[in-house]
Amino acid sequence: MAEKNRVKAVVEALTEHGAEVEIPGRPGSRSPAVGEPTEPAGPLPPKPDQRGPEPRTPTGRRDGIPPEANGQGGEFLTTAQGLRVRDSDHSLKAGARGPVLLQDHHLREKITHFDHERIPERVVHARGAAAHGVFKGYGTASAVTRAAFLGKDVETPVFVRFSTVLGSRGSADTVRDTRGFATKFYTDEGVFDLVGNNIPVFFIQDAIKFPDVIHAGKPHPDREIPQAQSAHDTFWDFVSLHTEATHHTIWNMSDRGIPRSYRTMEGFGIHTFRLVDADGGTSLVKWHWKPRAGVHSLVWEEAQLINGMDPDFHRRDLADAIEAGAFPQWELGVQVFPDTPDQMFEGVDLLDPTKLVPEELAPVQPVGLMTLNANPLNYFAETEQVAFHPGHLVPGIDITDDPLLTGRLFSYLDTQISRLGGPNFAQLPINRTHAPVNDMLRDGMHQTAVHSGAAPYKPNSLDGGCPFFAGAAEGGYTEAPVAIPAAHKVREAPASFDDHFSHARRFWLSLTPAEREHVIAAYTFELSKVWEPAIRERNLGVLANIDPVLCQEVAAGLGLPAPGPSVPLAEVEPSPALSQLGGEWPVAGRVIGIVAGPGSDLNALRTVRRAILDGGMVPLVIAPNGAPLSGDGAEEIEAQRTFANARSVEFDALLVAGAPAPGDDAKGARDAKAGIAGTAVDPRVRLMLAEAFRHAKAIGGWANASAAIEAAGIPAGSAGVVLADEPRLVWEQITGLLARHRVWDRFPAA
Ligand code: HDE
Repeated sequence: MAEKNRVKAVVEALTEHGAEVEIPGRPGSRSPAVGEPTEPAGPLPPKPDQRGPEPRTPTGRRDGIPPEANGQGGEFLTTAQGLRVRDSDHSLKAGARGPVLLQDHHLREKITHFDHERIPERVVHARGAAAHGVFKGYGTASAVTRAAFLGKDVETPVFVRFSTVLGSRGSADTVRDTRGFATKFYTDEGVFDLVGNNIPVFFIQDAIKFPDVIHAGKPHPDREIPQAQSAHDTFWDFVSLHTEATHHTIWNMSDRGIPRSYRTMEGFGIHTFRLVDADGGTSLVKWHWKPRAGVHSLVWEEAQLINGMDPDFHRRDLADAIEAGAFPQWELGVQVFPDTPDQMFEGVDLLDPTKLVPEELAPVQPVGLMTLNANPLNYFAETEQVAFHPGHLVPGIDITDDPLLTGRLFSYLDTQISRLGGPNFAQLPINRTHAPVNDMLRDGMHQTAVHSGAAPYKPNSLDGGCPFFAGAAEGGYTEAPVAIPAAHKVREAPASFDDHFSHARRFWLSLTPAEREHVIAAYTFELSKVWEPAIRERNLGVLANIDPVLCQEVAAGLGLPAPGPSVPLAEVEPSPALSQLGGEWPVAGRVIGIVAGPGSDLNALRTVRRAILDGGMVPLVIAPNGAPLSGDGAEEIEAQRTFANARSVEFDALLVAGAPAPGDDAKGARDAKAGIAGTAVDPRVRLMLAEAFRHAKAIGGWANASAAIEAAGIPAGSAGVVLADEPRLVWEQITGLLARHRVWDRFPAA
């Protein structure tokens, strides 16, 4: 506060003609006295109103923030001018039954502000969810970049926004789509934005095609349907005519198009970037985010059901995990390639964003760890108003000539001007850099800075020559002086961009049989929604160029003949790293449903609940109705769900709390019969179990739970169904199954 007041004093003093004052933090300096050239004084301190967001506690609450900063000071309701309001329920009228008076300022202000509460949603990536966190550098990148935030143990605040691409702001979360993964690093050297996706390649090679691919994917222009999905004619028309989209499309049709959670997605910078080391040496890199929780997906039927059950599934999952202290983490890594004149690596053109370099050829080297530890305080102020830009770079990170990237460098600044209402969006709290700002940008809509000085231009003498240019030693950004080969102006792509199928084929060959089965089902589903027969057939022609089995299976599903390939099938080595299966992953944050009834063994239920919590997971008890479970004389157990509002898709595993063997007395026999695992199983429980089984989730139960599992039509001895008398043993095995995410044996092999 003292600093703020000192800076304020300087600002006031500067407005007085001829005043000379010392600049805070710069002993001996003299402010520019208007009309009188003075000695240069070095860069000014940060503008008082351009500090970054205050530090937060892990739950997202900001401690010690002055209430005025949130627009909420004092205990009384006021107008925007601070006038205390006596009544906000009745307009000012000429008599209780008379006309409303126009002179009611509070009424006009309230309604006018409301009328303007909406801003344009993002043209793409409109639907999103975000979180604050911190990035800690390992120091391993220092050999290839001078970027200070990647230094050893350097901690940098971050804000990450995840999104779907096609849907409107209110669309459902678990649609089949690419996901955005945009990270703002508030580094000491300025903001660095890594604006990536969860799929490592893109539909197009040149930014000029972006309006085309998005117009094709968005709802049809006449009726504005379908919302947030690619299963319609215009999308499949475009991707079958513009076959450079083939690689991205097969990723969308794979499990990557329906992530289990934002927490279980990889992130990719897609384009090749250029890193610059302390001596000016350069290398080419691709950025990767690797989730500590593993890469996991939904299955398609589950995703569709969730869209109805809980359209906010991903948004809720992220916020709940952070609130519960299960902070999501990702390692940032780089694939590093030599900066050769041809910018090729092992036959892959590094400037072609529809191609990837297999990790087996260029391993991802970890350079730091990101932890998301705080939810936004206000969705609009932070998640909606955050403005990313791939051109927000820091010293040590530079761009390449990828023609998709170049177009993006134009688009993101341009789009914020219409979305956020003018050129001053960098002053919004969520977009403010944590580095000092002295930018000479002036005025414009929504200007909130009160700039001092008389000379917002360079060179000047009136402001003492301030601000100054920074050389490399002072952190000035220097573009890598790379050679540009002599060329002619052309509208052309290089010949290396012509291969549209070999990478899609490598992806297909790298998947396990269960994953391939999902790809076949996804293409079959989407193409069966295409109305025009010619578009369906044309897409089979594209699939034939990826793989004959894929083409034949999808053709069979559509009831169409399978065409042969129109280009020779590429000979490629599979890349096992592209498959999501095979590993074991941490299970913290998983949601476990426990079906219980009045006869359930409550003691066993308590033990398992405790074990789930101890494992960092979330137990949700599902009871016949909202009443707590009681009856054994010990503490009651609250039910978080009822048979009426629970559906299997909420849970990663489902347990049935069986009833103990009937005692000799009549009560024991009654309890066992009334228990949820008794023979008269509620149809809603049967549905839950059958769905969980179909979606390859782990299922467990103890005591007489087998009755419920049989009633759901689940064959005895099925893979991933754990029944035992001892609840602890059941839970241990279920934990092992969860670590592999799903019971993969239950899917038919392609
Ligand atoms: Fe974007 N993209 N994009 N994009 N993009 C936007 O910027 C654009 C591309 C990505 O959470 C827009 O602020 C063009 C690739 C993410 O706020 C817009 C091209 C990748 C987000 C825009 C691309 C992305 C956006 C809309 C082709 C992955 C959401 C609102 C040259 C590497 C950021 C906005 C957030 C958002 C343009 C292609 C990722 C219109 C012209 C490739 C994650 O400027």
